[in-house]
Amino acid sequence: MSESASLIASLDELRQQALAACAEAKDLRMLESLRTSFLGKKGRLTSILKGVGRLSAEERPLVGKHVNELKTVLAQAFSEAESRLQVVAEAARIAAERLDVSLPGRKLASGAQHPLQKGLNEISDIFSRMGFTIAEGPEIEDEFHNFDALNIPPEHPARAMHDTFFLRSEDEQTSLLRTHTSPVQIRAMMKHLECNGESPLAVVAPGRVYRCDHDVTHSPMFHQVEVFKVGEDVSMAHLKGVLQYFLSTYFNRDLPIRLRPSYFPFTEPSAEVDMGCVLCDGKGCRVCKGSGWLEVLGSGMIHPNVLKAVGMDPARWSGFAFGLGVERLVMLKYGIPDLRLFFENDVRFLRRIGG
Ligand code: 2U9
Repeated sequence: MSESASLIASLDELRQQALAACAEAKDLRMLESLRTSFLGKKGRLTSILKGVGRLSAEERPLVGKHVNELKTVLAQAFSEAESRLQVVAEAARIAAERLDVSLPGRKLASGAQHPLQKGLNEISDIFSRMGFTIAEGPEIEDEFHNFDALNIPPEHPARAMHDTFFLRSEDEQTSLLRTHTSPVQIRAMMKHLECNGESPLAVVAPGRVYRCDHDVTHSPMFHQVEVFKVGEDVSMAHLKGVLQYFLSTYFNRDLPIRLRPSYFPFTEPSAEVDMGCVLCDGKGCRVCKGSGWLEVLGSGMIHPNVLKAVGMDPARWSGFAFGLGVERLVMLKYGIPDLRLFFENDVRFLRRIGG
């Protein structure tokens, strides 16, 4: 067989094999590797064409014509195969990304407020609606704001009663964890005086407080709301009216209240406040120990020394104040039997009360 006939035979064989491979290619990647192996720089066509150099001048045009034809045919075959496989690839992509929009959505687990935060907010909101300003302050306090300004001087037995957590500090100043939210009230009064001069003000201070005692009915960290109003003619009648309204609103029913004489260093006179038992409606039960009354907060008229400490003239200004434990009120409202439930964070408990 002549050199040219053998080359043409090889070209025909290549053509058949390339067309068959193109027709069978399953995807674009496979087609690309076929293109490289048949038509690439180091591909089979290139190696066949190396034989052209050995041809005589007469044989070359015939072989050249064959080569050109082959290139055109294969270019078209690869182009058609590419279009076909692009359609296949697009269909595969659409199938993979298919979404069933009729499927039910995945439920997102949503959080809720902690029962104590809910209680703090509900209680603060009631006072806020009555015109009291909500104030917050630092949990790490100094002795002046936590004790001295509240008429609790050093050596006063009330300091020991408060079971204070003292903090080691770099400087001379004694730092402590506030034992009540009253220091917030002191700060609010002083700021108000600085900005507005002596004038009426009403403040509610919700927040965490800390005391060293710890047993089944006491946590070393608990929550208080303290409230005060100062004005030129504020009396115990205002105190009683505000307490009556607050407790009836929080417990969502008409509640009787009563004041019993008591003692706090920061109020004079002072009174413990009882409300009709919300569990037995005053008939007497285990919770109210048969009395029909529940002790819920402490109150009184702000001591003249406290007004003096912040720079207000007690001859002109008077005010009422009271403080309550949030845990106790929330427990009574929702019938929660054990203080520890608040701090265990069992989601079954949190879901029942929270939200
Ligand atoms: C200022 C002046 C006076 C706030 C008051 C009480 C009485 C009281 C307790 C209730 C339960 C604390 O959480 S508890 O243990 N509180 O009995 N608190 S009068 O008196 C103030 C506050 C601020 C400037």
